[in-house]
Order: sequence, then C-alpha cells, then structure tokens
Amino acid sequence: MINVCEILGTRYPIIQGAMARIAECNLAAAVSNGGGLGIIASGGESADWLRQQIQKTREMTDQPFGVNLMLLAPNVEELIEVICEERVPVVTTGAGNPGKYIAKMKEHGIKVVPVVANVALAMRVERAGADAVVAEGTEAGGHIGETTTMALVPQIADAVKIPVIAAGGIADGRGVAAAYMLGAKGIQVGTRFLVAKECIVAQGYKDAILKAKDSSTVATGRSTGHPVRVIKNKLAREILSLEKKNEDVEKINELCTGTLAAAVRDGDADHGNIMSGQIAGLVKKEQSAAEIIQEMFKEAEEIYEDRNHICRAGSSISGNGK
Ligand code: TUI
Repeated sequence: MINVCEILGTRYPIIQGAMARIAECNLAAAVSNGGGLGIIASGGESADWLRQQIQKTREMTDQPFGVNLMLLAPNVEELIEVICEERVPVVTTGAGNPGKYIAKMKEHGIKVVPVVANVALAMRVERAGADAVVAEGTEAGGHIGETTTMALVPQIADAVKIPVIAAGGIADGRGVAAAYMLGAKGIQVGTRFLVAKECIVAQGYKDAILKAKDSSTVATGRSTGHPVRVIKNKLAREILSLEKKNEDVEKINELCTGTLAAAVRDGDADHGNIMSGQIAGLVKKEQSAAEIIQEMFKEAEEIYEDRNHICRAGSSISGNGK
C-alpha cells in the first residue's frame, strides 16, 4: 500500500482539518511549512477568494498544501474549476459524496482524499478513484456523523484498500498512537490547530477552546439533518431548546445566521457558533503549527518505542503480565 506521506508529499502523515472561515493561507502555509498538509477551507467562500488564497499560500510555502471542498456549497463546481486550473496538489471533501467530481480532479493530477463518516461512503469513494480516505468520528468538530473514531477507523480500514487517515478526537501523541493501533496510516487534526499561533481566528474563539473541558461540546442541528458539534454556549443552548420544542428548520436557521462570523471574526463566546471537537478539553496552550506537529509525533514515537509495556508485568491489559 502506498504510504500517506507519498500521497500527500509531506514529511509527516498529518492533514490539517478544514475549518470554515478560519482555515486560510496563514494556517495552511504554517502547517505545510511544519511538515504537514495545510488546508484552505473553501466552504462559504467565492471562487475569486479561493484563487487568491491558493496564490497567497504558494507565496508563503513551497511545500504541498490542499483545499477542502464542502459539498453542500452551492458553488462547488466553480470552486473545482479554480482548483483544477491552479493545480492544487491535494483536495479533501466533506459533508457529502464527492464521487462525481473525483475523475476530473484526478485528470488534473490532483490527489483526492474524501472525509467520510461511514463505511458505505468510504467504499464508494474508493471505487470512484479516491487516493486515501479520512475516517472522521463523531468526536470531531463541525458537521459530524454518528459513529465514534474508535469504532469507525478499524471498520473502514477493513473495508477499503486505500490508506485510512483517522480524524475526530486526536490532539496529542496518545491519539496518534491509538489511531495507528486501529489501522490508520495517518491523522487529521482540527481542534488543536485552532489555537495555533498562525491561526487567524479571533482570540475569544481560541480562549473558548483553551477553557473547554471534556463535556464542553454538544451536537446541535440533529433535527435539521445536519448535526454540528460546537462549544456549548448561550447560542448552542438556544438552538437545542428550539429543537426540543420541534421548531421549524427555518426558525433554527434564522437564529444561526451570522453566528459563524460572530465567532470567527468577533470572538463572541456567547452568541457565536464555536465549532470544536470533543478533544478541546485536552488543548491547553497556543503553539506554532510546526511545534504542534513535532510534539504530537514525538509523543507517539515514545509510546510506540515503549509498546512492550502493554504485555509486561503490572500492565492493565494483560493483568499480571502473563
Ligand atoms: O464536513 C465535515 N465537517 C464540516 S462541514 C461544515 S460546514 C456545515 N455547516 C453546517 C451544516 C453542514 C455543514 C462544518 N464541518 N466533516 C466531514 C463529514 N462529512 N462529516 C460528516 C460528513 C458526511 C455527512 C453526510 C459525509 C457524507 C454525507 O452524506 C453522503 C451522502 O451520500 O449522502
């Protein structure tokens, strides 16, 4: 099986999660310069914006980077035109089935790595020519599926031949090591990169992540068919209360209008839509993207070298070490 670093052209097998309105050239270039695959999130943006961001990223790094396509976006086809014209090295996708777009991108030499939340879609995108797949568990931030990373990664790893990259709940070396134990050959990280020094999100958003604990996130939007994991703040509680009363989707959507900008641009911790993964409680400091990548893989290597601890005396797995 071809390895993830060869597919991505990176030093480390790590992809930065696509965070709408947040993941732009500064973060993407910092992650790519740090040896990972930086991602520009194109969801909610225009084709002109995307072209500019691709060009700026190229000025800031000579390393490979990617663009994420949010498949619910009404201008997906226009965005794909720009991606193909600009010969973006890698595309990740989310919130849908990218099947019908894969062949065109492959014809332009682009590596395609769909983000999926179930086995059926992983198998479909493999048949359509995907180079690898990101298996994203429900621990992730933003739009989520139902299955946990722990259950999803090994089932997708058994169902496809292309490499599986684990996402959802990974923010340190233990998460990296665990992902590999489940059959992943790489990882995608979003929440920890939110607090990267190079991430341009408002400080109020970063503080919400740094202050979070294990139980600080909740999935809103289940009633609309698009569950989204966010920090449990005033806005999230209001949405949940409307959902409990079975209010119309339109009323919920109205309440959400402008809330992503309030979070990302203004750092409004009460009324902003602060998307975050469940692992936010583990994220305690701002670091550069390069430091984050190095630290995670160093910790994972240390765990791997110490792997025999699993079957030695005193271990919790084999009891008395037999
Ligand atoms: O896409 C993501 N994460 C996202 S997208 C996003 S923007 C958004 N905001 C509000 C509502 C919806 C989107 C914020 N975060 N992660 C990958 C992911 N893909 N998670 C779940 C899915 C998914 C869900 C349904 C993929 C496919 C799917 O259906 C496929 C089909 O064929 O119906």
